[in-house]
This record gives sequence, structure tokens and C-alpha cells, in this order.
Amino acid sequence: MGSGFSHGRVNPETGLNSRLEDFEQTLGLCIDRAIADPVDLVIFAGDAFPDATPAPYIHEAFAGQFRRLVAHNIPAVLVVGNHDQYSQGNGGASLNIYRTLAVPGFIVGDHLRTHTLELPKGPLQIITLPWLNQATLLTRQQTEGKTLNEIHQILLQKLEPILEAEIRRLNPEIPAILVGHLMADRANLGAERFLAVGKGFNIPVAFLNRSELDYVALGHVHRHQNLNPSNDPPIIYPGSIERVDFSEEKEAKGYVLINLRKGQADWEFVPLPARAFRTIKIDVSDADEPETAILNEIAQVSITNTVVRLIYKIRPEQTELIDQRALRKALKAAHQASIQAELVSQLSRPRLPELGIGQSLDPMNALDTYLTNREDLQDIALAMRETATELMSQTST
Ligand SMILES: [Mn+2]
Repeated sequence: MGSGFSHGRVNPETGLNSRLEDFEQTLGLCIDRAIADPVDLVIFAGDAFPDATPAPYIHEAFAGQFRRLVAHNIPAVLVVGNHDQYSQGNGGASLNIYRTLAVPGFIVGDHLRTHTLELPKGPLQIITLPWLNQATLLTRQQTEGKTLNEIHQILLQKLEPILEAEIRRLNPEIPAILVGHLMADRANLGAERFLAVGKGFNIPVAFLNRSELDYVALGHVHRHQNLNPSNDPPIIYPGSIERVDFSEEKEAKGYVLINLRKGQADWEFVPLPARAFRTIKIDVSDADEPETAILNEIAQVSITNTVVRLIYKIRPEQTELIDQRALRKALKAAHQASIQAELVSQLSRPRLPELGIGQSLDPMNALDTYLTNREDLQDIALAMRETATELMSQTST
């Protein structure tokens, strides 16, 4: 909550960004279902806000929904994600306030440990695995002079025995789930790729694919997916409940409902009516009437209440043929719209005569010709030739 504000608009009645209201409403639908069923437990696997210090009204929007569970005696597990962590004060997190206030039935998972919950239908074991950063497991001496890759390897070597110990201590008679905020090595990235560049490390799915666990609930990746289709146990990212940006345009949004017994977890992805995002892309560089062509394209798409981005390609000399106000007017039904013009250059790249049509060169000669024409590459030309020679010898064997 609190992200993607550029895709919203200010609601004149509340003064709030409409995207915050969207997220709050969609979260409300999840909580509605939890109360209506009712469920025995709600799991939230992290990243409540874009950072650990959200503005009070954003924090309130989240808390306002989760507190409804308390009124219905439904416990909740909140695991700390990378965006929830704060670097000051021993790595606190935006979600720790629920523990500080001792909200009844709320467990905050900011450490790797096992919690045993006494639920009305019986006990349940939960291993919480929050987002791990190098500061939590490694000292400065251990990381000094190491590359990021080496540090990630050391982190995994440290994590494996700790996780193994938690799994071995599980009572085999009691259902067990692991709730983790992590990047699994087989996961398909959604928007998180852009939100947390180079900050993390991948955890092998093999660490999680354990028969001692009945279900693995994951947060971090915004795209819904099951990393273990044989479901023994299911290893599932439910994904985000709303779209954060256009990279999630084509993803279904929802939550996961789990029916859990020892040795058996039946799960279902329940879609949510998240606000739609639509890209309208058109190349009008060859059109005589580019504006009409764009307007016709917009008319083909259902844009009402959606977040739209219009991307059109034109030649520089066509710019004056397009009236931005006409485009804006055509996009009026959208919840929010952005317009992006991409200029297409008519100049083709200068060709190297040596590589012209009719000439046939072997790859090494082609590379030599290319390098001869690229003065800016001279300092690495030798290395490129050596690497190319090596690659060519590999492909021929
Ligand atoms: Mn995350």
C-alpha cells in the first residue's frame, strides 16, 4: 500500500490517491472473505508498504483492514519483507508495531523461527522466514572484500543448517507450514524486479520442497505461481492483490485459500477485481492521418476505469499532425492515462561497404571488419577477437 501513486489521481472527496483506495478496497475483500468463511488463520507474507516508514494515513489503511480480524478472533501471521525492514535500531520493521501493541492473535515473523499456534481446530506449526539481508547473518569482517555473488553463497551456506534445524524439530503429528518472504530461484519475476534491484539473493526451491512441510506460503514476487506443481507441498506465491505498474498488466490478481490437514493441502487461487491496466501501442509512422489512426485504435479498447498508457510511434515531421487535446479527450473514460510519443528515425544506420550485399564473410572476418570500423572499441578489440575465437572453437566441437 502506498505504491503506484503515479497511476492514480487524487480523490477530491477524500483527498487520497485513488490507488491507495484501490489497494485498501481490494485488501478489504480479502478480509471480508476471511471473516465470512470464517478462516482459522490469515497469512500475510510481507511487503505491506514500499518502505518501512509509511505515512500515517497509509499505515492506517493497512491496519484498518487487519484489525477487523481481531474483532472476529481470527489470528494473523505477518512476515517481514524487504520493503518492511528498516536499517536503524537493530533492523526493526513497519510490521513490528503489531507485536509492540500485543495485538491479540497477531504474530510478527521478523526472525527465522517456529511458532506453534493453538487454533480452535487444533495446533499448527509455522516456520517464519523473513527477508534475509547480509546484515542479519553476516558480520562486516565476513563480507569485506567479497563480491555480491560470494556474499550470497555464504548467506545460503549459513541459512541451510539453520532452516534444516527448524524443519527437523517439527512435530510430525502436527500440520506445518513455512511462510517466507524470499526470491526463489525458479520464480518468474513480476514488478519486484524493478522494486528491489540487486538487493537480494535467490533461495533454491530445494530448501523449501520438504515432505515435513504441508504448505509453503511465499511473498515477494508479485506474479501468482506455484513452484511445485506436484503439490507435495504446494510452494506458492499468491502474488500482489493489486497491480503496482504496467509490468503486471497481464497478471491475474487474487489471494489463495488453503484447506489444510496434516499431509494434505488443498488450495485455490481466488481472483480479485483488481483495477485493470492497459497498454495501447500503435505505429503511425506510415499513416497519412496519424491522429485518426490513433483515435481509431483507442476506440477499439475498453478503457473505462482502467489505467491506460498510450504509446505511439511517429516520424519527427508528423508531430504537428497530432493534437494532444484530442488524444486526452479520447482517453477521458480511463481512470488515469499517460501518453508517450516515440520518434522513429528515418535514417538507417550507415552500412559498412565491406559487409554489403553479395559479400559473404566468415564470422571471424566479419568481426575483424566490424572492429576495424569501431575506433571506440580498439582497447578491447584484442580481447573480443580472443573470446570470439574461443566461442567459435566451442561451437564447432
Ligand atoms: Mn519483497
